[in-house]
Amino acid sequence: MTRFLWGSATAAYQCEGAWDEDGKGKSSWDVFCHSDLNNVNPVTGDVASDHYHRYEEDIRMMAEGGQNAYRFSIAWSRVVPDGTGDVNEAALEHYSRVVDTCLAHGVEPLVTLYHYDLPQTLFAAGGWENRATIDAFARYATVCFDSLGDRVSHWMTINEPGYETLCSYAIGNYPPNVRDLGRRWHAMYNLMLASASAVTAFREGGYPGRIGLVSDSYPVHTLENTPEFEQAAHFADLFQNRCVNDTAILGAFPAEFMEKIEADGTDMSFIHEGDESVLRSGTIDFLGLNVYDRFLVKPYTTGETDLRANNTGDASGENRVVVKDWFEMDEDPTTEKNPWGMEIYPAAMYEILVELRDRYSNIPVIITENGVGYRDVVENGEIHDSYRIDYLRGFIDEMQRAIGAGCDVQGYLVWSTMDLYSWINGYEKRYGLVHVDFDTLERTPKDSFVWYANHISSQGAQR
Ligand code: BGP
Repeated sequence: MTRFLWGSATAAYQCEGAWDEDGKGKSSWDVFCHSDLNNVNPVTGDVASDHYHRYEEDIRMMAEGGQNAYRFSIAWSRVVPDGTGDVNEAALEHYSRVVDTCLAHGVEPLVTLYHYDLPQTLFAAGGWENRATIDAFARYATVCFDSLGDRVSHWMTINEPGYETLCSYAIGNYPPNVRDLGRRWHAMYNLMLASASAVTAFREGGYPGRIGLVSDSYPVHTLENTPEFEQAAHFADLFQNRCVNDTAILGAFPAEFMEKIEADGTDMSFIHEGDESVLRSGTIDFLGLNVYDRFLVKPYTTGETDLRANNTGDASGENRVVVKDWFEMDEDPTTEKNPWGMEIYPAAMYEILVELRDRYSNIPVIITENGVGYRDVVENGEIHDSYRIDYLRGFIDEMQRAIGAGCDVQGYLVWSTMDLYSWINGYEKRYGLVHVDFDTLERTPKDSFVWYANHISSQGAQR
């Protein structure tokens, strides 16, 4: 029996720092964070957790905590600094060392090829709205497969085509800071083609191992059971989950989804002849699943599409989703939430896993992210994050319930390995099992790190 993967996850821009070292090119996030558009929490990932220099310490700590798997992303702008041109050998050597360090510690490396940080040259040329980015991605993916494919057996093409494009083109808080759903669908369409193209390159290259995509997925709930609420839930499922999951797993966008975005007036000219077969032949081997909460909706009533995210973690921030003619986000005032308004709802894990089992012939799943952000406090050099332990315990129990119900879950990774840059939320919102002092960069395991180590060791070879 292959061992169950117990570990944690990070992403390059959020933790590496070293933003302009060793031949790295600029990414869309480097430029955005240095610009006036970065005005909610005006900080950068220039240093972040300094993982680029401290990866050995971080991986060693993971192993000491009993973790046998580490998901990290490669910064495309390190490997191909301008997105399409010369390959930077220093970057490949760096990631090769990271992989070797994992293996030396008995930690399985799981590599994400793209986690939000696009080389700036490609971004400036239209980013994911430009089809040239698709080919550039497939070529960059092949460079990574060639360099690390002998030692990496789990690859993930793209992190969250859904959430990234929601932020970049609907909420407008990620670069390019657009609020236009039509443009969101265009970018997401090309991201899905890029993922499928990389999957095909992986298969054609005959590399060992498996390849997947990482999807943020949510069980959709309503507070009422009328036909109108059920219809809203159906639309929300298409909007949040199925536009990505059907496409990656079944090889086609759901017809109803495409009809609905066309009915919205979306310019569908981004669809080209031959795309269908690219998607069909690029289906994934496993689904990376990021689980944070459920999605509570109600019927759309009135007004224009309007999406907002609470990035301040206080009363000045607002979470709001109104999608004209689709649905609106609802709120249950009775449930517990973190300061950024994220509901603590552990059963989301069981429910989404069972839904995926039933919809997609029990595709293998790895939980590639699960965790919760809080403003942790250091007391006498210790971090007593009992709220995080409660959250993780609840979600892990629900995952194990789903495994008991026959779901093919093969791994579980906490977000995040150590504290890191929480995108537009800055550094106050901490997710790590390990605390990072962002002044000294000193690492301190939190209570949750110890709890997780004990939980893993209590599982033995079992799940
Ligand atoms: C996921 C991303 C991660 C991470 C996490 C927490 O959507 O893949 O990169 O950031 O969410 O989100 P946030 O940091 O915005 O609170």
